[in-house]
Amino acid sequence: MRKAASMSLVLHGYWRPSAAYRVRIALNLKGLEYRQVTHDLRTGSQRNPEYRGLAPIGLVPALETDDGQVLTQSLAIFEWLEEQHPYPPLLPDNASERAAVRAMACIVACDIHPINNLRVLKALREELVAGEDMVRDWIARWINEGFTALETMVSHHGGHFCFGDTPTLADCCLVPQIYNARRFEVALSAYPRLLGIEANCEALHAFANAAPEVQPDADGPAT
Ligand SMILES: N[C@@H](CCC(=O)N[C@@H](CS)C(=O)NCC(=O)O)C(=O)O
Repeated sequence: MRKAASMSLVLHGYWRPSAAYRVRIALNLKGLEYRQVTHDLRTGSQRNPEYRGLAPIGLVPALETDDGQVLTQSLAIFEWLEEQHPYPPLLPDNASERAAVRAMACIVACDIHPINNLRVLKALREELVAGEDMVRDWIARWINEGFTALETMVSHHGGHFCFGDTPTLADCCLVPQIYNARRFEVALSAYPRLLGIEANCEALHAFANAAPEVQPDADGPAT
């Protein structure tokens, strides 16, 4: 595994959010060193003008690159990493297989996560006056829809990991989403294949070292 020479990559994130957790896993799998800058989502610091100067959407993560660019959107960051740091690859070498991995990653990053994001839950609570039981049901509903599909997809494509026997971008998305599901107390027993893949991932340092609780800014219960 190639090791980066410097700490010139800067990851803007926060210990718990799953989109930042995804990118930490990918950076670790690539063997790249990076410095983390924390933005406390509990205080809304991701929406302050200074951070929006880097990431106009006001969401974490953002990645400052060694050539002075600022990248946003975890899936776009994955693609940049894959192009700039191809080894080890986190996508298979055949186009149809790459499409399968991207589809699994998108189930998490496009179909589950955005509708369960902090700002959406805040709108449900504050604008639609949803109670906590309704919010929990909402979260579980979209996780269950996505995980049901993923459980089938990994039965077609998976092995030790979501696709075959080496980690891919799909695993970088899956593990943080399972973390979110546990955090919101969503029952996971219907997804034995996903749980097996999670266990295989967590046996790797790249995943273990990206876990929220071992980040330097981890400080207990959060949003
Ligand atoms: N599509 C974005 C999602 C980014 C995102 O939603 N980040 C969350 C944390 S996981 C966030 O910053 N939430 C703050 C908020 O909702 O105000 C990506 O994949 O990077």
